Amino acid sequence: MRKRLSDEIAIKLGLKLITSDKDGNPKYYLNKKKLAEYNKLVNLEKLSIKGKSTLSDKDGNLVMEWVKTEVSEKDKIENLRQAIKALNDDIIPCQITPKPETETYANLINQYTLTDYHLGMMAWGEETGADWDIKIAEETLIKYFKYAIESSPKAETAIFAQLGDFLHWDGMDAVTPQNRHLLDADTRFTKLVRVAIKVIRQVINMLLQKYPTVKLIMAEGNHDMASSIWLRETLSIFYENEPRITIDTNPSPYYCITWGDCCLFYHHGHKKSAESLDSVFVSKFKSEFGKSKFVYAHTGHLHNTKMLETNLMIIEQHRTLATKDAYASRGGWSSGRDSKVITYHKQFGEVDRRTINIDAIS
Ligand SMILES: [Mn+2]
Repeated sequence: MRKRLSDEIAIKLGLKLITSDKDGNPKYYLNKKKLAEYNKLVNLEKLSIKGKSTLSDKDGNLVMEWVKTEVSEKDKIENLRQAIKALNDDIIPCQITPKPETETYANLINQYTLTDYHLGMMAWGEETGADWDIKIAEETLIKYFKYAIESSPKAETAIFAQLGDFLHWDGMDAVTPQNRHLLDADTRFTKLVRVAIKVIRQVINMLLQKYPTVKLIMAEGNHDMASSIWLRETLSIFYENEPRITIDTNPSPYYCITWGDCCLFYHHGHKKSAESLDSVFVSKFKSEFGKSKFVYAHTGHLHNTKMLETNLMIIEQHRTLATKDAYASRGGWSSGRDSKVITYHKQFGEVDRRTINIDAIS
């Protein structure tokens, strides 16, 4: 068999060196024995040697030797480092968006609340009441943000609070990650990933044109447990040179933003329900909670509205803008579709909210 070999490998195999041809390393003929030696050599070079056993004759001459190898932690870390390097190499950081020159109210922060968007879900209107696919979802999201940004106060900062299940499915199979329930999907995962990154970048750019600073929450949901990770990490690298945006890359599914005397909490709702969230947030963010006068928590997951006030905070469960899939429609869940922009004041807590119904942007 003929193989292209570097000079170094050819020397190790005891072959007579051939001058390199124009295509790079020259080809050598390897008989069965040399091929076995080559395979051993290449594999050994890829692996770490963890020990050797030898068999000697009665005069102490080496008769046989076994080399024990393994993929060491060092090799694994090196592989991982190479993978991360390759990922980062491909991302060209964004161009800096010019800071808006219009005056803003320094005490205000606008929270754009988006949950359970289920990008990539397929719903057939005749069956579910409204169509949904990647194209509709992409266009609807841009329309929503255009409308919502124009109609909300000129606050100093925006929060893009994406509360999880932004992607409908999470890998090569269109199933829920934990229970592997089959999902209605449109259609290829690569396409979904591409649109997800593109549309979020578009929304961020729209926000940066109105607000001096933008905070991004990309929460984990039960449909996108892994995808929410690469979404956060990829965006944080893409925007690393943009000083006006902060991205929460905390891997825990509980998130916190403080604004003056306000403390804002976020969690998808797949791990803890609205009723049991308050003590979890306080235990995880004791210091932020302790310094705040106004405390609000936001959650999604169940697609319907619920608001409750405990001794510790106000907890709000949000609707979604997405339509129902066949599973929800046939199961009889019929909650409405909207998304809220909530404005918080550094000293007075919530001061304004706009509810944007799907009918306003369809
Ligand atoms: Mn969910």
